Amino acid sequence: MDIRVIVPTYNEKENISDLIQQIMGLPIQAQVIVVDDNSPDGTGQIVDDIVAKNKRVSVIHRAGKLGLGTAYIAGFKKGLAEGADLLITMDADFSHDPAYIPSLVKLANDYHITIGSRYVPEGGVVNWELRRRFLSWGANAFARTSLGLEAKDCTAGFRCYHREVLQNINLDQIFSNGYSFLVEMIFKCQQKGYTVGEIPIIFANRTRGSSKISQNEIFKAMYTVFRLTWVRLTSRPSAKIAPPKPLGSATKY
Ligand SMILES: Nc1nc2c(ncn2[C@@H]2O[C@H](COP(=O)(O)OP(=O)(O)OP(=O)(O)O)[C@@H](O)[C@H]2O)c(=O)[nH]1
Ligand SMILES: [Mg+2]
Repeated sequence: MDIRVIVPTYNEKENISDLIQQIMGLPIQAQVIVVDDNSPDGTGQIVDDIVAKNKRVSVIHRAGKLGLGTAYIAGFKKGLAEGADLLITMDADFSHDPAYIPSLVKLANDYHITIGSRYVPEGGVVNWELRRRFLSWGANAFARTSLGLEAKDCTAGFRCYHREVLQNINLDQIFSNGYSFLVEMIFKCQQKGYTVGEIPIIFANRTRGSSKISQNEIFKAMYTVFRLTWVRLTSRPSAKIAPPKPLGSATKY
C-alpha cells in the first residue's frame, strides 16, 4: 500500500520539521510530498535538508505563492505518477493532528474519500475566536445547502482520496485555486458518485506561524459556491459508485 501525505507550505518554518517527524513516527509507512511556494522564511531549504536524509520525503519547489489549490494538484500529480494508492492532504500548521492519519486510512477501506471532520459528533475546533468559528461554520453551511453536499465538513483540508478518484476527476479543469478548491473538489467527487466518509477531529488553531487566509478568499469562495450551484442546477449527478475494494491488511491496525 503506497500512501502519500501532501503538505502545501508557505512560511511554515516553525512547523514543517516537527510535522514530518510525527508523520514518520506513525504506525503506517506513509511518504510525504511537501509543496513549497518559495516561502520567504526558508521553509523550502529546511525541507531540502530533510529530503537529503530521508527517502520517504520529497519536495516540489514552485516559483512563488501560486495558491493552495494548484499546490494540491501538483502534489496529486506527483503522487499519482509515482504509483500512490491513497493520497492524503493536510495543513502544515498542526491544525490537522497527524495522529488522525491512521483512522482516515482505515476508513478508506469503506469510502472513496475520507475527511477529518470538525462538524460531526465528537469533532470540533479549539482556540478559535468566535468570529472565526462563525465564519467557518457559516461558509460550510452555505456551501453544503447550496450545493446539496452530503459531507458535513466540506471546507476541511484534511482528506484522504483513493487513487481512482483523482484519476477520474479532471484536475486541470478545477477552476478555483484558493480555499474554495476544497469545496469544488468535494462537489465534483459527489457529482461523480464517489462515497465520502468522515471521522471526527479536533481542529486546533495554529500556535506557530501565521494564517494565509484573506478577505479576498472569502469573496472567491462565495463566487465558487454560486458558480457550482449553477452547475448543479444544469447537470445531472452520476449514480453512487460501489464502495472501493478493501485496501488489505496494511490498513488494519
Ligand atoms: N504551497 C502553498 N501552500 C499554501 C498556500 N497558502 C496556504 N498554504 C499552506 O496551506 C495550509 C493551510 O494554510 P493556513 O494559513 O494554515 O490557512 P488556514 O488553516 O485556513 O488558516 P489558519 O487557521 O489561520 O491557520 C498551510 O500548510 C499553509 O502553509 C499557497 O499559496 N501555496
Ligand atoms: Mg491553518
